[in-house]
Amino acid sequence: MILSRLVRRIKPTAAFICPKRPFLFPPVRSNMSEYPAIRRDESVTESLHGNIIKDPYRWLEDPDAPETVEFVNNQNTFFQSIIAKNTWKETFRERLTKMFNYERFGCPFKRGDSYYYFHNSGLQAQSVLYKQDSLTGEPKVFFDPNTLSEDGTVSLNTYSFSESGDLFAYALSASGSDWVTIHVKSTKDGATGEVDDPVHWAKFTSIEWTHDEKGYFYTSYPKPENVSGDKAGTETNQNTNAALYYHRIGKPQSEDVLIWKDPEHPQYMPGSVVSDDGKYLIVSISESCDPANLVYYFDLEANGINERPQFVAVKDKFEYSYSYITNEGSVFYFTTTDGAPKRRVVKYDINNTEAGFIEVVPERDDLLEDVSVIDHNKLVLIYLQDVKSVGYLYSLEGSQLAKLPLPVGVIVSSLSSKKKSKELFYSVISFLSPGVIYRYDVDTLEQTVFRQVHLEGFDDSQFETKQVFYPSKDGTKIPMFIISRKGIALDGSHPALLYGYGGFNISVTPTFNVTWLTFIQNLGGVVAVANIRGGGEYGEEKWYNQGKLFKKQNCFDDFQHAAKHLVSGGYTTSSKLIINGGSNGGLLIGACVNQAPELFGVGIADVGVMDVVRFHKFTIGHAWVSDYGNPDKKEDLEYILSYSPLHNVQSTKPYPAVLLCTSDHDDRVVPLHSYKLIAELQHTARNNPQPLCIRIETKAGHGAGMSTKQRIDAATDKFAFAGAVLGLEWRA
Ligand code: X99
Repeated sequence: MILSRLVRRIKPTAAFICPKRPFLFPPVRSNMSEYPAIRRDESVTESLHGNIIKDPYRWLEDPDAPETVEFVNNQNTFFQSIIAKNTWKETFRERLTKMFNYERFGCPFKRGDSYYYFHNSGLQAQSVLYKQDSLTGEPKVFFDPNTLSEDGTVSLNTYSFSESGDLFAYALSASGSDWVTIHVKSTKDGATGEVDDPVHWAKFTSIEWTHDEKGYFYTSYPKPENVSGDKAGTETNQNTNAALYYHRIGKPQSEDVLIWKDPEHPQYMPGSVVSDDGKYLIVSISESCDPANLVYYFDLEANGINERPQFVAVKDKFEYSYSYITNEGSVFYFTTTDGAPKRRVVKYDINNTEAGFIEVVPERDDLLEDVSVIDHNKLVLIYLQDVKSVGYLYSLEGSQLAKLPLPVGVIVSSLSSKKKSKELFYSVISFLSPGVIYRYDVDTLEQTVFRQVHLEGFDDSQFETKQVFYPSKDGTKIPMFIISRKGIALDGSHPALLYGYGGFNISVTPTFNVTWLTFIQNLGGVVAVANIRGGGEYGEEKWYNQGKLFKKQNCFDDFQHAAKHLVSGGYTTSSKLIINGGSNGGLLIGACVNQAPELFGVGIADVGVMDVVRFHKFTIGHAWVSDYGNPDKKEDLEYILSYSPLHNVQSTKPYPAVLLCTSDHDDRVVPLHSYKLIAELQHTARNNPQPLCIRIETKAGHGAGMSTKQRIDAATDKFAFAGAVLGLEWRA
């Protein structure tokens, strides 16, 4: 379809040049005549609670319209033309490919009589699940997702072994979509093929086997109309009316038993867990991403599995979060925020409900992040203390048995233990350590190294990590990690990358990131990770609640003050500062480049929520009212309008270079958010001295499940962009 008649060509006039921001590089836009034309439809306006809201790019909300397809192609071509000016792009790709090429291991875990672990030889698209008879036995490939697609874009989303370990149920995602299809195979040596027909249209699900191994519980959403095959995940339809089903192995999905559904509350999201003893089904209902849920149980042993069974309530009000740990007969153990914003462990006797929730492990000064059961009656508790892990071994009665001898300043990235076993493994990482897996003996309380990951050509002694606590606008001390080469001059000469998230009670913990290390090693960079409010770092009250709803601006202030701290500390200068975040962190970048463009040289927003007036209308967006409020309410909408990236694009101050990244199968934060924002930026700031671009990935989603090649390509393009804009030089 030819739309040129409707398309207004955007011609740049004399570029305005900010005196504070001289070109550092042969300006990347020097021979760039114009942005791709984008039709602007001024007729789309609506009045919401008396606020006139323009939406001239509403048409970009239809991903299948030929005009949108053309927009995507044009923008990708334009972006490639910008980064083509980078002279070391291929060198970066080669170096990053080498950095990715190291052997990675997951924690071993026992199911049935066998051990399993995930392994990636380095550049494999997806990690492979290995099986061995004993920890020293010969490992054999058990499940290799790389065989499921040519390009490695089919990924394992979740999995679950039956109680005996004989059956393996696994959920596959295609192209990074949140939609998954659940399959089952036998774990017997030599068994081939699937033992069951796949179950389709599962989403945000766990797989919970009944102990008789006849089937499993899962969460699904109604299949969106007119979507099938490769297209699943490109649609934007709202996900409501989730249901919990029981699938019987060998039966078609059409015969699955409906366990829970609440048509009166289409936004409720059910999750389930089968108790450790197999007797109960515990159902947790959330109404949004708010950490508050309802809890019900159902006695599987006494009643069997029938359509819509009669559940018994443990908690029937949305007040706090409760998460099942284990049960001893009728006594259930939960972690909860009830009476403890940093979480504590409580027990609840279903045969003595009068007693209510009884404290087992009180709240500490640190955030309780993870709990698992071991050796029948012990708990492993992992806490976050100033954004580093500490761990304890407790008895189920609530007495401390030991403190885990973890190295200082690391993060426990995964934990494997079982109630009926004494074996505990945990894997620890840090910004400068790719991972050590420890084994811990709950009898002798000894910790030994089980496996250590090495990365050839990476000498951690050349680097350092500092943690600083800088004051934000209102004086709150915000933790920030700064990673650099050792002993760099603090003379403002370095490019820096500042990363943040700031929302949804999610803590940003240290990770081993080879892309960041390449930036430090080969581009002379400094990486900073700011643990801004809105995250979970210091619990609900002190951190999460201080950066959501009507306090969302605190996130942006914290981040902008992080930038100021890096500049005043001599780590970098504003014109050399790259800011980056994804998802809710993409919103952070969008809001910050609008509010304080002078603080940054480059803004890279991955898969961001950019239209905060309409986020709730697409896929699972309605669940984010926990953080953004409900745009259908006047008061909430008016606060949203103060920061929503799409609604605050300005023309008074020049923008840094901006790159928005999104993907065609992102059904978490649908790509239209980024499409509409880039269109608005390229229109309103069309004469900006620095480029305003978008990169749209194909066959990828919100980030999970991306192949290693997709990750390398995306990182290469982003740094090629930042490098071209900032005039960074490659150092071998
Ligand atoms: C989600 O949207 C995940 C969807 N989801 C829920 C679940 O909302 O899987 C939910 C509630 C209760 C049980 C299970 C689920 N999330 C998860 C948010 C933040 C998250 C997200 O992806 F914590 F990561 N966002 C994208 C928020 C804004 C941008």
